[in-house]
Amino acid sequence: MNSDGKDNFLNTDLLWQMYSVMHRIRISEERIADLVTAGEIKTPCHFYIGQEAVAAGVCLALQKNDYVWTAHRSHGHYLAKGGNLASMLAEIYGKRTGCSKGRGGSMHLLAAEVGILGTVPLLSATIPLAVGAGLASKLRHDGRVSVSFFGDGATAEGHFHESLNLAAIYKLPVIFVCENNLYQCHMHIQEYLSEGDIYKSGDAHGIPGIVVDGNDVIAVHKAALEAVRRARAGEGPTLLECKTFRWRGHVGPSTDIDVGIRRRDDVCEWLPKDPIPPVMKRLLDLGATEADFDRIAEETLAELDQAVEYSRRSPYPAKHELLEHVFYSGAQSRAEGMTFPVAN
Ligand SMILES: Cc1ncc(C[n+]2csc(CCOP(=O)(O)OP(=O)(O)O)c2C)c(N)n1
Ligand SMILES: [Mg+2]
Repeated sequence: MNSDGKDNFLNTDLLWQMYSVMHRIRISEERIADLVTAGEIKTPCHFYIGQEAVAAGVCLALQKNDYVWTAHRSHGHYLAKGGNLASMLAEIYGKRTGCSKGRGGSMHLLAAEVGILGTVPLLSATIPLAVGAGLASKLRHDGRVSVSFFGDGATAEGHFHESLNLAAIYKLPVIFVCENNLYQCHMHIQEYLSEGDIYKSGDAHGIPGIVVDGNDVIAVHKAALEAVRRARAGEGPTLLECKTFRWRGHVGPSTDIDVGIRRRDDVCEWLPKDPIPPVMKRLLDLGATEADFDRIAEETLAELDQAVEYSRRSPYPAKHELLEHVFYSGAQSRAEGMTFPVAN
């Protein structure tokens, strides 16, 4: 921080990057939601709308070759880390040109070129994978940081606590980022966690636990920069709890307004806390004009339109290719007699 109380990492270029990443995630997610509603996209999608500040704030603190591990709600992380939009769209359409060759759909994204080695919807499954990648980086001295994004629900799983312990013992370059959006599926956090302050789990393992407003992209970024600094300096892992909220339901485009013990009240409370307008206001105060925002919107929409058209035109995997690029060769016998949406 400067002597005048300002954060010295913050500059206009960074604010524009934060805005652009969050805006790109938001309009991509809204388009995908519309395509699900229209019945054109059939793979189950878990929308990230409302949580954009976490992915943007953290990923903008990383290098291209740092690793990001994430789960079922992963579109935002994939885009913030620099994954290709058209490849993600095509994957969600189940097409051969998708980032996982149409095998994975929304919940199994892959972008090794930007450090995303696979997203996995099994709750908490990628937390130990981030620790494993961190151990590999430490042994190789490659300077990479591994970030694990997971939800509040994942912290009720044993993997979470075991991973914190292991990363702490070996002082691994891992950042555990919990996106506490108050819900796991339709259950409020008060219904299933005995300790709602997730950052305190760090204490049990001797890891700094930090809690931030997950809708404040600058606060998230500042905390992530410090966690990255610690990781690269060999000081070990950090647990970062980002308090945020998903606007849509657990899966699919609806708001799930009538599920859970207090979902409706939470939606009303959190919608006005949209993470994007405060960044727009800062930029306007620094001299940005409406035309600047319009230009970004037009460019992003054009990219999105192209990605959708690319996905529509792309072929499904051919039937004879179905068992390629998958691990389990025994799938052959299971696949017999099943029908798939594939080209012949
Ligand atoms: C081991 C396991 N148990 C249960 C599920 C079903 N499941 C999928 S997502 C989810 C809740 C996830 O909640 P949270 O971690 O808070 O993430 P969010 O959906 O809120 O982003 C559950 C229980 C699963 N995928 N894996
Ligand atoms: Mg959650």
